[in-house]
Amino acid sequence: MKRIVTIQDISCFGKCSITVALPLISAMGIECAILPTSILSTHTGGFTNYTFTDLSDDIPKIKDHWKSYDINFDTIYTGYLGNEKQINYTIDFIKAFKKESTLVFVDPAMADKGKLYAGFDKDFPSQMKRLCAVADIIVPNITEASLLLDLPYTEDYDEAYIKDMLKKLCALGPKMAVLTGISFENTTQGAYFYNSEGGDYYFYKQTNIDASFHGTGDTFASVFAGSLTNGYHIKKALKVAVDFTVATIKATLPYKDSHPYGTMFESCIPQLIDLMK
Ligand code: PXL
Repeated sequence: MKRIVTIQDISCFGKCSITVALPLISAMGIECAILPTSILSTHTGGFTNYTFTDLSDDIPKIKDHWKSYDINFDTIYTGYLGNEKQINYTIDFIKAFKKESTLVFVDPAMADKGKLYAGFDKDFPSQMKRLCAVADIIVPNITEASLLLDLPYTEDYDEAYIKDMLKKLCALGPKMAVLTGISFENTTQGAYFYNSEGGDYYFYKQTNIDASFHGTGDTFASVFAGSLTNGYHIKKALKVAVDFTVATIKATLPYKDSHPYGTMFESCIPQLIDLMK
């Protein structure tokens, strides 16, 4: 059985980070170890006065304990990290566990729609850049990519701009990069992949749905990381991750007002199993 460790926060209510990654990766038939970096009562989007308990100092202790048992991971998948200390300890964790065959998958979850998430200061993207440098693949949205590359945020881009951005992202260190939420026309949206070894690009798009929900980046990242860990070709991995994410948005749309904090991804898990076939 393949094994992923995911390193990110637990947002106890609100459906993102570990509460999305663990059920989805498990549903994909992959063992999922978790390394929670902080505990928040909710995610930071749309809620105020949430709690934040920093578990940074547990990260090296958990790392050392796992090392003493010689535990191995096929994939190290990182998501939201709350501060510079968590980034430093995550880099140490990667150095301790990365082998030749390990996939280091970094979702630099820190911003959306042109803005950093609440609680991050302006210097945080430069810290995240150091984590991206030790990744094999990174999966930013366009806001995160702009912050990582010190470029102004724009929604007015063309295909040449996106291709150039992907090249610049790989120049930070990772072999591969995916830009999520890419839309060249109102009716479609998708994920744009680039592999700097060989220079291949691939864009997979779906019908655009005019709604946004928290946690969809984590849904995409979890299923994409699971698909790569399962050994799917990049085209299938992108299709499974994008199609499943779209399915979760479609399923939640009729309940948008009573369920504004995340998607009803749970009801779509049978579709995930079908997409994997
Ligand atoms: O979905 C990314 C995410 C993860 N964790 C926390 C968040 C967010 C996005 O807002 O606030 C705590």
